[in-house]
Amino acid sequence: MQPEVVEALASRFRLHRLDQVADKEALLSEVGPHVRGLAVGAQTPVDAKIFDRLPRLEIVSNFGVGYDTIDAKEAGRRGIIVTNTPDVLTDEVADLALGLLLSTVRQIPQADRYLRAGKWPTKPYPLTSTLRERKVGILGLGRIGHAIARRLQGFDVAIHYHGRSRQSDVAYAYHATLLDLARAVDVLMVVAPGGAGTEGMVNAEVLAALGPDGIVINVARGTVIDEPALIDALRSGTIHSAGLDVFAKEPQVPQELIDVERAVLLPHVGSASVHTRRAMGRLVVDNLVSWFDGKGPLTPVAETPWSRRA
Ligand code: 8YV
Repeated sequence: MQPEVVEALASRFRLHRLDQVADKEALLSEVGPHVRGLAVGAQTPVDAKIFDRLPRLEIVSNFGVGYDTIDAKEAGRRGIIVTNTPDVLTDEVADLALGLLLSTVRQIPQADRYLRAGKWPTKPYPLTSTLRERKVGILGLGRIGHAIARRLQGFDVAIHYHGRSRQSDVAYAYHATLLDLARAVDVLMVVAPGGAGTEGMVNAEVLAALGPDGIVINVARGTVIDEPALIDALRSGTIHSAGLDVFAKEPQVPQELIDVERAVLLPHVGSASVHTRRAMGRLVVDNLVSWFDGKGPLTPVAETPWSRRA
């Protein structure tokens, strides 16, 4: 978390930094019984084991919209509120998803590398694939999925989607299964939340259904894609390419993916602008302040709904 988040927390609360100490066990034993609020980075696991150490915990404020590393159901059972940072990052992540799509289809980073390597005077850059006449499938038509779809409309491509249910207020083509979606499109934009329910759902069969022109873009969680199956599909030409902002075991990226020159790989930067990270940080703090002011959480997650208690 940015220094300004830490400063804001320290000015309002008595702050203990588990991320700064070598002996986390010792700090947990010392202050755990008194801790009432937790501010966590999106990649920090928070589960029953941690809750056991924090018996007075009331709220977990997560820096990020995705909270697959937090056992929110368990939090709900214990009456602990979990909050995340929706909305403030929607447009930023959707912009990045479109950038990643264009970069992958038109090989923008590769062409940049080509110029820098001094190869242009020798021979023009090879022709690339195109976004023209493509059908784009969105896996997960939530806030970010909708923002991606709105942007895609400007690119004149057909838009399809798969999610748990058909959305009555959109005209995009719905597919009841991911496999049906993959059969119907040649670009798959992965925006589904991470966690057990979506783990490995973009599997070998789905990738094969996308076909040899197929392109996979992932700005959600690496776990949604069966990464070894993706590597196989890229190497064998089962699909054309992939643009990935997220990976199964970040910050480790398999060498087999790095070796695929056609793939575009980013170090999980979807929300990583100064503007948006600042807004996310503010929301992490504001959720805690609002809660401890007795005004309730601002953005509780679905598993821990909150209504003002009498
Ligand atoms: C996080 C993200 O900000 O919001 C999410 O779910 O993945 C990112 O925007 C990032 O993981 C922070 O650590």
